[in-house]
This record gives sequence, C-alpha cells and structure tokens, in this order.
Amino acid sequence: MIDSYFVKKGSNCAKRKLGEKEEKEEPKLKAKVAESLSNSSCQAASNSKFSFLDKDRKMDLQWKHITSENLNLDFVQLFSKTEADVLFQEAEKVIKYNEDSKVFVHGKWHKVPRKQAAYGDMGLTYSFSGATVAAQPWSSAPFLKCIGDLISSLTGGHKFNFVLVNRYKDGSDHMGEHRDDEADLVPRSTIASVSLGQARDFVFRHRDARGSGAKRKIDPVKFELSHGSLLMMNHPTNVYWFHSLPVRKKAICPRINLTFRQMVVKK
Ligand SMILES: O=C(O)CCC(=O)C(=O)O
Repeated sequence: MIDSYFVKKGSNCAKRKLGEKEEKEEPKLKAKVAESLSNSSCQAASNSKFSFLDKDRKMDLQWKHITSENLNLDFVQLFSKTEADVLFQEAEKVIKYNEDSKVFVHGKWHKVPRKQAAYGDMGLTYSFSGATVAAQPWSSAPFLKCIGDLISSLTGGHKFNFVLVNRYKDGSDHMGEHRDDEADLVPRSTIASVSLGQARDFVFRHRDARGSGAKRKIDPVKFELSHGSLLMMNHPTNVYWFHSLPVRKKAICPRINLTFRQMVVKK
C-alpha cells in the first residue's frame, strides 16, 4: 500500500504524505475531479486539474522520428513538467500494484525488479514470461483512460484497451532486454509508452546484433525517456528489436511507465 509519493526538489526527491497538501488546498476541486472521472470514458471537465487531458485539445507537438533498420519509433515531449507532475502524483495515489510478481526467464523464476499493475477493458489479461497480469477496471484509475484517449486522438486513432504500469523505485529497478511480441497483443499494433518521474535511459538492440554470437554489427539505439514523454513503438520494431531499461545507479527518484496496448479480445 503506497501512502506517500515523491516530489522533486531541485535535483532531489522529497517524500510527501498522500493528500497532505491537496486535501487542505482544494477539497472542492478534488470532489469535482472524482465526479468527472467516475466512468470509464474520459470526461475530465475543463476546469478540473485534468483538463489538459481533453482529447480535443490542440497541441503543438515537436515529434521526432527515430529509425534504423526495421526500427520505427516516434518520440515527443507530450506533457509539460507541471502536467507530468499532476499525472505522477495521481499515479502514486491510485495505482494498486501486484505484490511479488515473478517471471520465468532462462529456466528460472525471478522476482520482477520493479512493481507492476495493469488496467483496461473488463476481462483482459497480459501473459509474458510465464506471468499473467490481469487488468483492473479503468474506473479504478480513470486518468489512465484519459491519457490513452488523448494519445489515440493525437496519433490518428490507435486504439488502446489495456495499459501495463511499471514502477521503478529508483535506478536499481530495471527491465531486461525483451520484445513485446506476445500472442495477447494485436499483431502489428503500436505500443504507446508514457514516462513519468525520473528520466531513464532506454536501449534498443537489433535481434541479429545481440550477445557474443551476434550475426551482424548493428549499432544499438539509445535515448532518454524524460518526465512527460511519449514514445510510440510502431510495427515492425517489436519483430526485429529488443528493448530494455538498464540499471542506472545514479538515478535516485522513482519512475512510472505506462504502456498503452491493444490486446486481442478473446471470445
Ligand atoms: O519502463 C519502460 O520504459 C519499459 C517498458 C517496457 O519495456 C515494456 O512495458 O515492455
């Protein structure tokens, strides 16, 4: 159970008790937000603290297209620092993480070196490396639905029915090299990855250029995922490229990553 969240003070993270400030400052606003976000389609009122998630909002975004052989990515700073802070704090308040998640990798069970949760349409699950994560309803964290809807609207209609949430408490938490190529995902669908909190390096490595038995030399593609950024991983990236979030001991603040996905709906 999370009872506090981190705020950035200069280059440090400071811990704040949940509700400490907002309860005193804006109880009316809080009630309004809860009301406006109480169903599963995003209904953030224009005067709420989530008004910047309005999917009809006009945004002047500076997209960067990142390519290499069969790598197809689009990157943008989607949210301002203030907006990303609001989202980070909301995530710290409402997201309920699964306890003690384990994955089966290289013939052994491993404790997941981060925390995980998922939200989405009713009944959806995501299975990878022997683990299955079930979606909690959008209504338990309605701002997530709003973020997904905003991304759909900004990117010409990619549909998302599921979001996987990964929380890295600091730079020792990480994600190993993998591809998102599970059968649960709609083939060729784009994955939209939103980063909140501590900036972390992200690395793509071509499948033919991994490890000591690499068949070819292809440079890895590395960049930083900043607070409030959006990375669109388009087909065929996940066929040819593995990605990872490596350990970074100097990263002292928590980070939350949201990957919006289109899952196959099983009849
Ligand atoms: O935290 C991240 O940015 C990595 C997320 C990721 O690789 C995944 O969800 O498959």
